[in-house]
Amino acid sequence: MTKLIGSLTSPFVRKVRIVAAEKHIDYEFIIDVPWEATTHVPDFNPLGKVPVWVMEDGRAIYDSRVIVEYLDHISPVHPLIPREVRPCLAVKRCEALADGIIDAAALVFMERKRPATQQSPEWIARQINKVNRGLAALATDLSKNDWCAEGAYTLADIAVGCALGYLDLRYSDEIDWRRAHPGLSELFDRLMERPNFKNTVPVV
Ligand SMILES: N[C@@H](CCC(=O)N[C@@H](CS)C(=O)NCC(=O)O)C(=O)O
Repeated sequence: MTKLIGSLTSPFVRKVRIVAAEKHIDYEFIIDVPWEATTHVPDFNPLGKVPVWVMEDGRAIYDSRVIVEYLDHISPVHPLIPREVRPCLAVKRCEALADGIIDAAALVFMERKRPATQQSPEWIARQINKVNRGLAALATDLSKNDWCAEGAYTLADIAVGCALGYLDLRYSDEIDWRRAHPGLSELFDRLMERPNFKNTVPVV
């Protein structure tokens, strides 16, 4: 059986779990935290990052963007990435923005785990600026629409929902994205009504 290797807190793993569920694709979920000394993730992904998707023949694919594209391709159920080039670009650009917000936020989270004297406030500020600019761009693109791209629920919404969920997990006291961007707040509420979002809320 195919396997998904990942942690319960990773927003990138969550994105893959939601896509697989929407596409009705079965897999075995192997929980592995790449930060732990006992991790086997580097055996599958030399970058030592999750998610990793292990196919029937044992071949491993990564990263999350490659995996979700593959999953959308192999199952005709509920297409999440448009086939036409322009709509496809809109969805993938939105995914890139959402993933970039997570990358920047995760860098800050890790920087703050270092001893206080080794932390760089400039570096942290630079990353937080990326998060805030990214959120503002997502809100502008969303405008008054119900969904992030192409007037329908797509991979773009899944990626954005996972990014917002990650900010709630790690920055609920610091980044009040709901107040700054009511449109994103409404989108998130709409997404959280979906069982696949509810069932994958990060667990610490
Ligand atoms: N671009 C990658 C990012 C994956 C990523 O950063 N995963 C984190 C968990 S959220 C990780 O495994 N970090 C371990 C490390 O950086 O060593 C993707 O989309 O899958």
